[in-house]
Amino acid sequence: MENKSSGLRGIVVAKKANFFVVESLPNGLISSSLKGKIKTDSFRLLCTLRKRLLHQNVSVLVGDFVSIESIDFHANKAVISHLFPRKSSLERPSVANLTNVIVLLSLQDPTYEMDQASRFLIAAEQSFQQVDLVLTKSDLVKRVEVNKTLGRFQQWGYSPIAISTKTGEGISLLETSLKQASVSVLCGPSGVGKSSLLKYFFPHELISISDLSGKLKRGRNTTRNVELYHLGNGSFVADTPGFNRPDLLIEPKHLQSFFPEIRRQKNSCKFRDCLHLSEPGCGLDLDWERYTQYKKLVREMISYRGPYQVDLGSNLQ
Ligand SMILES: Nc1nc2c(ncn2[C@@H]2O[C@H](COP(=O)(O)OP(=O)(O)OP(=O)(O)O)[C@@H](O)[C@H]2O)c(=O)[nH]1
Ligand SMILES: [Mg+2]
Ligand SMILES: [Zn+2]
Repeated sequence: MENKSSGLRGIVVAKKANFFVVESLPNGLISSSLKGKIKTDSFRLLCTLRKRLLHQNVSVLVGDFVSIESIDFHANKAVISHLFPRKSSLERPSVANLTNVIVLLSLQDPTYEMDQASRFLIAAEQSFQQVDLVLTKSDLVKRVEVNKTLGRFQQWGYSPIAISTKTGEGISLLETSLKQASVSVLCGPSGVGKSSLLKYFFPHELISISDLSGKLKRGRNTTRNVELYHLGNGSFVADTPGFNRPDLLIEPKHLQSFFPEIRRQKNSCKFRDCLHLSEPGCGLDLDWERYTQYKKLVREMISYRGPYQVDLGSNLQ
């Protein structure tokens, strides 16, 4: 059955070479001529880009909402004919229309590092979406250690939860919050257990997981592509490739927006363009753990001469 004139709305769930895997959305019917001809459950099609979009150099990301045409249900193929405007995006991992970023760090194997943890959180904050923190592998460390680390990140302004895919701790709590979100992106260093978490939710899906390598128990960069999984009721979760150190290329004056410790002190400094580097009269309370790192990053960004990552100014409320 081929229907060249009809359109269907879907979400890009994966990119494979020159193809996009698009999942149909409930109520995604754009053209009435398709009514009754398609299955009502969601389904996936392998899609190429319409030539016009190719010529316009349109870049389609996982998470993008698109309309598809020329659907061939026998071959499971179709063509992407339109890209809907993006509501949000993250540069690395590259995902569009995300609503939540979940930073995963492991309590052990590999043990999280503070600088790295902070960089992941700041990079996640650049999406201007809800950022949450999950500490994985709680089965590997003593309870007092887990609680100490939870407390530490609470001081930073987050509400972390500890999980283990081995004991099941914290997973249903996390699942409930993922199901309340539209598109959550799991990100974090390689080997922390992002794919293991998805495998826990989808035991029958083909999801690659590798043992850790070497003495430092580092990950092996197992996941290579961003992929969205449907948790039901329109909630998607993205598995992403782990990497070790997010680059931060942010205008110095914008950095403060990405620190909850500064955000929660709104109005305490009377200067409009203050960088809070102990300027005379700066009213900010500077007694918090990450302040030294904040200062270091601002100085780094001041001396940085290249282009900044995104046009943060237009995103800032
Ligand atoms: N003890 C313990 N090991 C875990 C847990 N979750 C995952 N692992 C192990 O951690 C290793 C790496 O897990 P992955 O799920 O591949 O990690 P990843 O974050 O997807 O890594 P990349 O794809 O490389 O980014 C595997 O050996 C898992 O079995 C956990 O809760 N407890
Ligand atoms: Mg993985
Ligand atoms: Zn100030």
